[in-house]
Formats: sequence, structure tokens, C-alpha cells
Amino acid sequence: AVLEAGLRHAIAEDQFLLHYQAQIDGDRVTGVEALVRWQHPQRGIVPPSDFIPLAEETGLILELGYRVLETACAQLARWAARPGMAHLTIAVNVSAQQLREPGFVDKVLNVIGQTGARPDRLKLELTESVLVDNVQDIIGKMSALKERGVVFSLDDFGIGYSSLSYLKLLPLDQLKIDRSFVRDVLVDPNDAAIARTIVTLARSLGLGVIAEGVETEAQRDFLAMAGCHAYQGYYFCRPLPIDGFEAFANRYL
Ligand code: G
Ligand code: G
Ligand code: NA
Ligand code: MN
Repeated sequence: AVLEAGLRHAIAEDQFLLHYQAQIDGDRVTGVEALVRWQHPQRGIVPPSDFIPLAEETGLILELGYRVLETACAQLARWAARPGMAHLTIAVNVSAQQLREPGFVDKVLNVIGQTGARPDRLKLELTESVLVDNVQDIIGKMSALKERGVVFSLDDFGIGYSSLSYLKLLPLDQLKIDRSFVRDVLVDPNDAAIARTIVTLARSLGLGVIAEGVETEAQRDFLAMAGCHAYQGYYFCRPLPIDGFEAFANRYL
């Protein structure tokens, strides 16, 4: 209860900020994933693993998720006005609870409208956990946002419980290969087979594919050989405050 009060206070005091991790396609920076951090007055930067679970348990994820979305869309609007940055997308993690809210679609469209972000620069990252809910409802909400141009990626793909049959129902744009398969892709033949299969599956379904957790050039090269040309990971860029990311993007070929 003390922790919950602390989190509630932090939301009221606006103590959250976003770090941005580059997403690369081929040899271009195409966008970022926004990753929330708690700028705690005493503890310094607190990672999401220390507060997202509590935010989920308490329902505070709804308010926090909304703030994250606002911050990301405001950043998109700033980039839209800058040549060289206007093409960048921001991927925002959306929890199943957010998607479950009846007003989710209107909330997202309002934030887009109020910030002036281009909807086709906003990518929402869902996990397979959204599929425990009413799938028709999820599909309806995704379709309504997709009609406006919003893009959808399925995060942590391959570690959830979902049936592959959902893949043909959900209006997705991209699969994101979970980093647990990327980590040992060079040494574990099973991980290599799974990574290759996800790339093939994505291509067969007409979806894009991105690999997360790419830490070495050799991993990148393996993935490229398998037909995956979009990457996110420490090999390219760590999650950074906005200034750090922009400096990276400006240096990057
Ligand atoms: O940045 P880091 O590697 O510590 O992120 C840890 C986890 O926190 C990741 O699983 C990520 O999906 C989650 N996370 C980061 N930012 C957000 C956010 O804004 N909303 C939600 N729901 N999860 C987030
Ligand atoms: O899927 P999820 O939203 O949890 O992914 C984001 C998480 O992955 C963040 O916690 C981020 O810090 C972490 N991450 C990003 N790149 C790498 C990487 O190259 N290696 C590892 N181990 N973690 C990474
Ligand atoms: Na994510
Ligand atoms: Mn992930």
C-alpha cells in the first residue's frame, strides 16, 4: 500500500520520463521504442521492472500508459517539424488492461489529435497476453486505429501461449522476435530454427519482422541471412534519453 501510494504520487508529480531505443532497418534508423523510467527524487532512475508489475496490479498502468502515450506523441509532433527526423516512428508498449478499456480507441485518437502527431508514425506494441481477452473486441479496436494509420507490432513473439490461428485474425503489421531467441541464436540450433521460422512465418503472412536484443554483429549477420533486416538492441544503441538518441541518429549513417 505504501508502494502504491508512492507510485500514485509519482504519477501526480509527473516523475516519469521516456528513454528511446533505436530501431534499425537495413542501415537506416527508422524509429525508436519508448521505454518508461521513473525519475525518483531519492532513488534516481528506477527501471520499469521495479514498478510496471505494481502498476499493473493496482490499475495505475492505465494512467501511466496514457502519460507515456502523450509524451511519445508530443515527441512525434516535434520530430514532424524537423527535416531528417520526420520519418521516425515511436513504438509504445500497451498493456492488455489499456486495450481492454472501453474508451481506448478514443483516448489514443484524442492524444494523436491534441499533440498533432502523425498517426502512421505511432506503433503500438502488444503482447500475446491481450489474447486472453475477447479477441473480437481487440480486433475491432485495432482495426479502428489501423484505419487512421496507427501501426501494430506483436512484442515478445514466440514466448506467449497464443495459438497461431490468431495471427491471421489480428490486423498486425509486424512480429517482434523475442530476445530470448536472439541471445543464443549462434550457439543454440533450436533458437536458430525458431528465429528462422518466425521470419518465414512473418513473410508468409505479409507481416514485417524485427528482432530485439541484438547485441553483436554476428547475431545481426545471422538474422540478415535469415531474411530479417530490422533490429533493435545494444549492438546498435542502448535505450537513451531523447538527447542521446538524437545524437545517435544524427551520427548514424
Ligand atoms: O527498458 P527495460 O528493458 O527495462 O524494460 C523492461 C520492460 O518494461 C519491458 O518488458 C517493457 O516492455 C516494459 N515497459 C517499458 N516501458 C513501458 C511502458 O510504457 N508501458 C508498459 N506497459 N510496459 C513498458
Ligand atoms: O520486449 P520489451 O518491451 O520488454 O523489450 C524492451 C526491453 O529489452 C528493455 O528492457 C530494454 O532495455 C531491453 N533491451 C533492449 N536491447 C537489449 C539488448 O540488446 N539486450 C538485452 N539483454 N536487453 C535489451
Ligand atoms: Na516492447
Ligand atoms: Mn519485447
